[in-house]
Formats: sequence, C-alpha cells, structure tokens
Amino acid sequence: MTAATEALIVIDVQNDFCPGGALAVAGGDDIIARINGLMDDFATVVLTQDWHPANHTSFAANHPGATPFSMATMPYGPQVLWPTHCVQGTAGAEFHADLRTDPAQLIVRKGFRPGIDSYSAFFENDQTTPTGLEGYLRSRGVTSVTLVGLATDYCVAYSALDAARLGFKAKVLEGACRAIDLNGSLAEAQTKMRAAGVMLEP
Ligand code: VGL
Ligand code: ZN
Repeated sequence: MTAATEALIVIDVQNDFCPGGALAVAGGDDIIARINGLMDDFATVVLTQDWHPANHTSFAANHPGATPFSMATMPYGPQVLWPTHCVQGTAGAEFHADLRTDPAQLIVRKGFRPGIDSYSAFFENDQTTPTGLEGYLRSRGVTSVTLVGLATDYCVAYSALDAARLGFKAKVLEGACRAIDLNGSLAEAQTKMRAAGVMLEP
C-alpha cells in the first residue's frame, strides 16, 4: 500500500477506447489487468469517464462536411474533431467489463457540456472550468497522483499536466497507458509532461 497521500487516477478505460470501440486505441484493453492490480496499492482510487451528449461539439458528425480527426477552431482554441464516442448511456461509454470499478471511491464524468470538450480530469479544454477533482483530492489530503489509462497523449497527458500545474506530484505509468498518436501527439505530450515535471515511468 502506498502512502495515504497518494491517489490512483484511472483515465477513461471505456469500451469506445478499447478494440472494437468507436475511437479504439490500439491495445487499449491490454492495460486493464495491471490497472486492476494497482488499485489495491492505493487508498484513494478515482475513475474518469468520458461522458458526451450526442450533440457534442467535439464530434465530427456535428460539423457538416468535417471528417473525423480533422481540426476545428473553438472559442477556447484548436480542437480535434473525433468520431462520435462515449455518448451518455450507450454501451460505448461504459467502463470495459474487465475493469474493476468496486475499489473506486469517485467517478468523475467529463465532457458533458455540449459546447466544450474535456480531456483533463481536472479542467475542461478552456483550462478554467473545473470538474471538482482538485477539491476532492485536496479535501482527502492527497498530494501525489499516479495516472494510468487512455489515451496517453490526450486525456492522460492533459490530466497529468493539470495535476502538475495545480501543485500535485504527478506520475504517469506509461506501460499502463496506450496512445492514439495522431500527427506526433504522443511525442509532443511526452515532451510537455517532462517539461512540466511529470514523472514518466514504465
Ligand atoms: C479522449 C479523445 C476524445 C481520451 C477522449 O480519453 O484520451 N480522447 N475524448
Ligand atoms: Zn471524448
């Protein structure tokens, strides 16, 4: 068991990010056994769940003529237009059936506002609208977070960068993550995380 000040944050291990899903990440389900084991080492376990309404602005289908994985400009900055994924209440939005969910004390849902995407577990993509996770962790005395899940270069990286920015000690276990790697996004995310003081471990 790690110290009571350490939390495990499991990012978006949902059907749509696993093989067969709408936004499948290669090998996305390979990490589940290790993540399940890690849960026993942490007194605080948090799961995040990407949770979009069908009219979500991050979906290419909601931008006439746009193709998935193209870019759009949103009021808060550039945004990848994704295939429709993790729609509230659908099977794709459910956690992978093999992921243990009983050890989690908190499930953070994110991306539920139609007009703004939310990669990070802490803030939406405007970098200011909070999810509430910061307050939850602080009020439980957590000072250090270990991040695992999907996808390394989007939701895991954004969460780790925000954690570091907020003053948490942040560690990403890359072997317990898998990446989308769109146009060099994995290398870029790794560079940004290292520069921000996020520890990258296998
Ligand atoms: C994610 C793209 C869109 C992720 C979520 O979990 O990394 N990526 N929504
Ligand atoms: Zn999403």
